[in-house]
Amino acid sequence: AVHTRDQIELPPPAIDNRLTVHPLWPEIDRISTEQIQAAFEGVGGEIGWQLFAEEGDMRMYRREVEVDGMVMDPLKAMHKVRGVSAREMCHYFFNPRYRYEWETTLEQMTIVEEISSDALVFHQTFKRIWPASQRDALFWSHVRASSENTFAVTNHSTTNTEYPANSSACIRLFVTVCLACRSTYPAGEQPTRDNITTSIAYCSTVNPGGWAPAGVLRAVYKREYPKFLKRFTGYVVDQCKDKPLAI
Ligand code: 16C
Repeated sequence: AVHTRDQIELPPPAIDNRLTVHPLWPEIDRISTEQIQAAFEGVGGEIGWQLFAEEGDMRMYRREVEVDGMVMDPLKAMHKVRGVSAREMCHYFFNPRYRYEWETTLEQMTIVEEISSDALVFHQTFKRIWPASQRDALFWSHVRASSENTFAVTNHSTTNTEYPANSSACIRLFVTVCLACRSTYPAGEQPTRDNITTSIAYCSTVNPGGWAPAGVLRAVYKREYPKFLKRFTGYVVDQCKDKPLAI
């Protein structure tokens, strides 16, 4: 069932019952829990994390990891954004309605399965990086409220017999991404657009799935990850500015 949907609203405060009866639920729950926990662990002083981009409150770190000559560098980014909530940030990241407006690496997105209000399966093709072959990905995406004022979206590769890997011109890549967001506002005050700040931790590991030149790949992600995080957060601030704050 492939269809667009525009009825998905803000991330629900609790897990949707339809998700907990789905065959993917044990995996979605386990990986989301692990990713959210890891996202909030700092990088300060930890061995191996190298800062590669810094701008305002945004900091991006990577660890150089190669497996059989293929670059699989894990990335971790921290940012602080004023005037929007964690729930709003995750809403715009999860909801496919907005994706083409902020996702610049995307060529085409298809909704493969609508599991529940808080879980979807996507097929995406990406822009080609010369001289490598074009890539696609098939992944589930799950948004959840975790602790107080904290929401997160986890994306993780999966399989589907209707979308077999490497059957077209595309090479299938594998991705694990987590966008974890926590809002704060002064104690004793009501949260408003003027006093709310959201801390973001974005973690990503992409396995290119097949040969791609290491130098080109590192050059591309050093440019594309900062571009993504600035553009995405700017987009959310812009979308929210004339709307009531959603906590
Ligand atoms: O997390 C992000 N987006 C989500 C919604 O789309 C979702 C997507 C994850 C896919 C991440 C892999 C992207 C690979 C793109 C390859 C083509 C880039 C072409 C750009 C040139 C104009 O979770 C935001 C994702 C931000 C991605 C930044 C770019 C990362 C590049 C990593 C290296 C990919 C290896 C490709 C081998 C040829």
